[in-house]
Amino acid sequence: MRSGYVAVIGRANAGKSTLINVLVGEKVSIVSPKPQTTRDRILGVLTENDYQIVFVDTPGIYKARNALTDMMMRTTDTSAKSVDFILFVLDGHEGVKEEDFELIQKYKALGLPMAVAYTKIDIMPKENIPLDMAKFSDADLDLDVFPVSARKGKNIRPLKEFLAQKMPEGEKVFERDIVSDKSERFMISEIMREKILLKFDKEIPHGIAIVINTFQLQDNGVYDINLDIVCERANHKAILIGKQGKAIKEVSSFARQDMEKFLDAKVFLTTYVKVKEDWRDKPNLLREYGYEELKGE
Ligand SMILES: Nc1nc2c(ncn2[C@@H]2O[C@H](COP(=O)(O)OP(=O)(O)OP(=O)(O)O)[C@@H](O)[C@H]2O)c(=O)[nH]1
Ligand SMILES: [Mg+2]
Repeated sequence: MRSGYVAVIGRANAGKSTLINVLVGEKVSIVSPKPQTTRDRILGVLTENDYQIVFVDTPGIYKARNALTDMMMRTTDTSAKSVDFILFVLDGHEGVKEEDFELIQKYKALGLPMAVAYTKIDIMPKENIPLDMAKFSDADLDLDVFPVSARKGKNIRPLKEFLAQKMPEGEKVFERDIVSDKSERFMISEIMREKILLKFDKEIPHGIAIVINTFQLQDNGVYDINLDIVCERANHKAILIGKQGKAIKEVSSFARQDMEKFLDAKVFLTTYVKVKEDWRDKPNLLREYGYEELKGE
């Protein structure tokens, strides 16, 4: 048996969470077209007969602007240190730039074995792939690079098998049927946040925290879920609610459908929008909303 941890690192929006979901075969981490979707370290577990890989999803590398994003960047750096392997994810469709090599060098300097997933090849001109691969050879980084498409499931199997071979000998850490280290409650709050990321623009989704007040399976088989959508400003609250509550109704209904799929049960969802000015810069509120410093090894 082989078993180990693979940290998945890269710029915000590169496609890390999408790739982990397809490698694990289940949605363990939310995805959106906006940078800084992932805020926490999330483990996604892939178990086969002869190996187990624990993928460590991390917040994408992005300029920190407040206490929350600052903490997210520390989470990424701490996560990269306590693993057996680093998978660096690059958005192929964005093209490989000099800065990417600098970033790769930074993580390579940790001294851990590493490879690159060059993703989103389904939405880029095919002729660009060999050009970027040549840049890798020229950079002389001595890294295996896997062109993949997480969305179309392209070249996922070779990447999986390669990573499995890189895991150390050892027994599995998680039971076979476990796919994530996060609770159902956490995933429910993330599903709500994902739908807000998809529906609202600019700073609004980035300034959202979700607080679950009630999460209860009732005798009739229906989950009763009551949550607060915390935003940073009164004008954000007005936009989130919309005219006659239209916006909040829509986004809640969208979230409820996904929660029902995730829980495989009916959900009765009630949502409230609250304002906490600048909560992303207030350590006590960050803690209250579940954003805590990740302890290093
Ligand atoms: N076409 C295409 N789109 C992709 C692929 N992988 C990811 N995406 C899209 O890229 C966007 C970002 O994907 P995420 O998986 O959230 O990216 P991330 O690296 O986890 O982002 P952060 O959590 O913000 O760091 C989403 O809109 C995805 O649907 C892919 O293989 N092909
Ligand atoms: Mg992510």
